[in-house]
Amino acid sequence: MNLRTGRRRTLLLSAAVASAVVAASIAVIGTAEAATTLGASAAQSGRYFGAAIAAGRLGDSTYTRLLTTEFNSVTPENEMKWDATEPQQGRFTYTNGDRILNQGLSNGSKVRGHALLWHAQQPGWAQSLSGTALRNAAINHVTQVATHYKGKIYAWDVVNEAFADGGSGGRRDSNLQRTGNDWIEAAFRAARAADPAAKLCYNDYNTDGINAKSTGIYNMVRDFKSRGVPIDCVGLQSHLGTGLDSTYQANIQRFADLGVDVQITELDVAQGGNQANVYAGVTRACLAVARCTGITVWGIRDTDSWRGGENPLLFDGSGNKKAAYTSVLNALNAAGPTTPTSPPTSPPTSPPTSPPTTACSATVSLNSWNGGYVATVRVNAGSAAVNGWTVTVTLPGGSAVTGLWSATSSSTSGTVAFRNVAYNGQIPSSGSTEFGFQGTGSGPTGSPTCAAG
Ligand code: G2I
Repeated sequence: MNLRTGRRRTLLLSAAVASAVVAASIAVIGTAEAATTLGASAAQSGRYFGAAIAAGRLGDSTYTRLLTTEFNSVTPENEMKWDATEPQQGRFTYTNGDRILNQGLSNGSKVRGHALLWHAQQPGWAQSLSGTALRNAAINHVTQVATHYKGKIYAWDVVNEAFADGGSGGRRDSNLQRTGNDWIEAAFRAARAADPAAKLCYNDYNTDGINAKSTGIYNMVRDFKSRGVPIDCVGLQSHLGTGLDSTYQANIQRFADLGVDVQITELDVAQGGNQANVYAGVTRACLAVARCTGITVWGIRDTDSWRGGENPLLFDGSGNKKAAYTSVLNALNAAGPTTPTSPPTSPPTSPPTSPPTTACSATVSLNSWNGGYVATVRVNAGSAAVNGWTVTVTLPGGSAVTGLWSATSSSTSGTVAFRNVAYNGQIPSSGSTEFGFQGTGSGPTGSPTCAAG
């Protein structure tokens, strides 16, 4: 080979390698983008991954870089609240709310509106009103703000945090509540009239599993659905500590079964040994429920969080990705492009080794308070897959079932047979599923029985 030929070959080879590299990097960008940011990974299954943001931080370049690359939904942390949008009665200011809106829309993101009515962060003038004057002012506020943002908001938190903590399952006392128990539905109807395209959500905290508070909300949503009050979604804030409630997913599922979407609206998790696992658990639970449509974290970097010193977010103060970030991204990508369905059951083999009557078992865990209880029932398959199940529970005298999720029931008192619903009838071998019910009086004391088939 003479020098000239050799050089030409080298040049040709380099050109070929270079074009191959270009082609490869195009291919990598094409697929890697869908797998390497939170928003794009969530979008693979039709969901969003959002962040609460503050107008005052939009001048921070690290903040806006993370915001625009990682997230495809935004929620104003404070800028659309009552004190921000109507500081004086009838005088509306949208400057900062609009900054958040435009930041989101210009980035192709969804915008969640937060929050039209809440007992906190009310302007002083509203705090001093009561009765009809407050009711009228509140409904006017909903109408005006929802009209200003009409057609631009994906979902509104119409009412925020109206239920009490603790075991009552009832409403929180507030000036709004004292205008009459129907203030929530009045707000939802006003919001629907003002912006028919926005999904209308009820949003609350300490609803991170099946408990008395989330059951109170569940009963309200069920009532709204049965009476045609316009409600489309429930926001589970999910300000979490170091662990995840074992009924977190079942709680999402029972709301979805009422025919509303569920959104994880304000997720943050105390930094501890489990932070990454808790984040992954929340992500997997949402992905496992088709109507859980997206997740929002309540801030971007630890230093942006309202939970000062707890480091509860996905990026550290310098904007570096934390282990929790990676666990969320991996969980989003593990779900793949479609919503997961029940695991396939193996075709029947002959002869079956265990008789059908022993193919399942059930255990009950009770959360009781004076005068009521929530029972969570775990249904376990044996060594064979179960295709349909009936769990029978005996209630003590005076006890009646008042609410039920993820099952149907034969009666509301005495000996009650609970039957699977469509999505949870099939349990893979050694697998399990859950349903639950709420009742008055005291809960079941004996062991439930389970029959498969
Ligand atoms: O408290 C955490 C969240 C619970 N769910 C409803 C959310 O709306 C709530 O968000 C927080 C904001 O993250 C804080 O930023 O709501 C707080 C108010 O209840 C916000 O704090 C307020 C401070 O109290 C004010 O002093 C401050 O002027 O933020 C304001 C704006 O920075």
